[in-house]
Amino acid sequence: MEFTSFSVERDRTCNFDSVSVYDGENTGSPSLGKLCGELDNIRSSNFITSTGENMYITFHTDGLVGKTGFEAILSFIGSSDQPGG
Ligand SMILES: [Ca+2]
Repeated sequence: MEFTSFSVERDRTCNFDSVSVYDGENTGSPSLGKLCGELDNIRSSNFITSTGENMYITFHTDGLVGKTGFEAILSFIGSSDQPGG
């Protein structure tokens, strides 16, 4: 998954608004990142890959300071244990 646009209320610990990505089927799965701010701020982590076939994404927002949100491209990387990879 690659974010192509991103504008979420920025906070040092992303406590107000945030996009969280998990490596699995739900929020109990290992975290792949908790993001907020602008695309330039998340540049180092805007390409996220899961280890398996599931990726779970949540968006948290409070009632104050709204930004435009985010867009992302999702792509599938074939694994070697499937015919045709
Ligand atoms: Ca907010």
